[in-house]
Amino acid sequence: MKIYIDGKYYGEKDAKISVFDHGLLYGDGVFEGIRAYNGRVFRLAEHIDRLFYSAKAILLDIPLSHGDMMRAVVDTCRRNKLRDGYIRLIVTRGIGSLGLNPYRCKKPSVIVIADKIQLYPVEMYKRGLDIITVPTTRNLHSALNPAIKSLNYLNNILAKIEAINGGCEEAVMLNSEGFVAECTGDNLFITKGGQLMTPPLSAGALYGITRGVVMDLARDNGLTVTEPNLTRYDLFNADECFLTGTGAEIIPVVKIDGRVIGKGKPGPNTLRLVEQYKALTKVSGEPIYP
Ligand code: PXG
Repeated sequence: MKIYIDGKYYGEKDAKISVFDHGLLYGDGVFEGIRAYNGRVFRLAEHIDRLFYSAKAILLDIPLSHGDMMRAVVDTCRRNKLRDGYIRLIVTRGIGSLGLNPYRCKKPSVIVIADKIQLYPVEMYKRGLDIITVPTTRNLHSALNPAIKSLNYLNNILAKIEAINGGCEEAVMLNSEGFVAECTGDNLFITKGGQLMTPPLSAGALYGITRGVVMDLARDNGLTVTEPNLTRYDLFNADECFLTGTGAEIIPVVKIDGRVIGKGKPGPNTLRLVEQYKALTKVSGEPIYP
C-alpha cells in the first residue's frame, strides 16, 4: 500500500508522522472518511467541502486547494489500484512544540490512506441492528461543535465503548437537552406515516454526506423530509428506523433500548432506500481511471 503524506508516497512501514505533530499530541486536526465504488470516488467534492469547513472552524489553513485535494485523493486511489475501498483523508496541525499553542506549528500535514473496507456482516443488514442509548451525551456546540469532523473523537469513542459494553454495535447519543443527536459514527433516521425525519444539525448531528443523499432519494420517493428535534419516545414509536454513514451506507435498526421498532424487521421505505443508494454508488462519482 502507498500512503500519501504531504505530496510524497510512502510504503506502509515508512508512512510515519512526528511525535511532535499536534494531531497526535492534542487531536488537533480534521479528517474525512470517503468510499470508492466501481472505480469512482463517491461524493468526493462534498467530502472535500466538509473537510475545508471543519478546518475553517478550527483556524487550520489547509496547504492545498480544493482541486489539489481532490487530485491527491484520486491519485492515491490510482497508485493503490483501488476500485472499491475506503479512503481516509487527514489534515493535522503539523509539527509543533510541547504546549497547546497551534501557532508554533509551522505547516499542516495532509495524509491520504486508500485501503480495503471492513464491512459490517451481511446478517446485520438483513436482520437489522439492536441499539441502545448511552450515558455519554454529544459535545455541546459551545464546547466543541459536533459539526467539526475533528481528530478528537473521544466523545464518540466513549459512547462506542458504552455501546459495545452493552452488547451493541452502535449507540444513540442524546444532546445535553435530551434530544436525539446521532449515533457514534452514523446519522439516525426514522419514518412515521409518509414522513422521514432526522435530527437537525443544531441537535448535534454531523452534516453527513450519506444523510444528504438519503434525504434527496426520500424526497424523490414522495416522502416528506423534515429535521425536527426528536426524543427517545419518537424513536420508540417510529414505523422504521435506520442509520446512515459512508462506511455503513444504510443499515436498518429494529430495536432501541429494548423497544421493538415497527414490525421488528427492516421496513419497506428503508429497503427501497437501501436499493436506491446501492444503485447510485455504482454509477456516480469522480472517476479514478479516466
Ligand atoms: N456522524 C458521525 C459522528 C460521523 O463520524 C457520520 C455521522 C456519517 O457521515 P457520512 O458523511 O459518512 O455519511 C459520521 C462519519 C467508523 C467511522 O469507523 C465513521 C465515521 C467517521 C469515522 C469513522 O465507523 N463516520
